[in-house]
Amino acid sequence: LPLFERLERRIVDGEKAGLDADLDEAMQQVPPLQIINETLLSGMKTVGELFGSGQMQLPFVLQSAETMKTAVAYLEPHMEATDDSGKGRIVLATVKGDVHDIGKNLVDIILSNNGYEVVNIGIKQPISAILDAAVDKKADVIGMSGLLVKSTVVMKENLEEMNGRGVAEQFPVLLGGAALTRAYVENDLTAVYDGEVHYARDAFEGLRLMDEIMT
Ligand code: B1M
Repeated sequence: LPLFERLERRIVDGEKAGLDADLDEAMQQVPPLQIINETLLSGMKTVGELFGSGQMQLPFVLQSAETMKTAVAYLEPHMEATDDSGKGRIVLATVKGDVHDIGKNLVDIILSNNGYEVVNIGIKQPISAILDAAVDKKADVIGMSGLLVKSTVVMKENLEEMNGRGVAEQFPVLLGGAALTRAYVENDLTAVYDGEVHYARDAFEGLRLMDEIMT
């Protein structure tokens, strides 16, 4: 297979052997972010489709996810970072009951490389832990990721909890993840939350929104 098809195939097959060499070769041709966006994510999309249609079993999805993570970790040091720093601080978490973190970690990378301080507290985080981190680290924004349909409900509950604790004014919220839709966030969740809620379709929209929130 040609290089980029081979790389995409490696994600689908969860094949790590030879990955670094292919990534090195790919970086001779295009920037690391482009490899992630156009090649690796396309592989993950196929994985999702195969899993969703019952053609791929969970352990293989996990292998693909691990290969994706290995690839992103390999590319990350080669990414361009801006000189500006201290643009703001965000606490980032995958919500309670949800283990998916590839998207969240991409958001972390993109924001970190573009002047934001990211406090990434990991997966399956209850709102209490998210708020503790946000208060403790004096976050400007709270970012929540979730890929399960169930997580969209958790996000709503989290916003209600934040209202109840009276911290909505203090923390604008950035939400993302495959199960969310712009309509759900901008209609339903905006109506629920006493503070600002923003929906990011991808990590770059996340960055744009952070820039908007922080100005
Ligand atoms: Co699971 N999974 N999974 N999974 N998985 C999905 C989400 C699913 C859609 C697959 C499917 O059925 N087609 C489905 C959810 C269905 C639903 O809820 N209706 C599903 C399921 C069912 C499950 C389990 C329940 C399976 C089981 O156990 N029977 C289980 C859940 C466990 C749990 O969470 N409690 C499970 C487990 C797993 C693995 C562990 C095997 C693995 C995750 C490994 C990991 O993350 N470390 C996994 C994977 C890999 C997937 C798919 C195939 C790929 C997800 C991914 O990484 N995509 C996924 C299929 C799909 O998404 N269509 C699927 C790439 C990633 C970059 O995209 O995270 O969407 P994404 O991030 C994007 C944007 O959404 C956005 O930016 C990113 C791109 O720039 N974004 C943000 C995300 N977060 C953001 C936050 C922001 C801003 C933007 O600001 C804060």
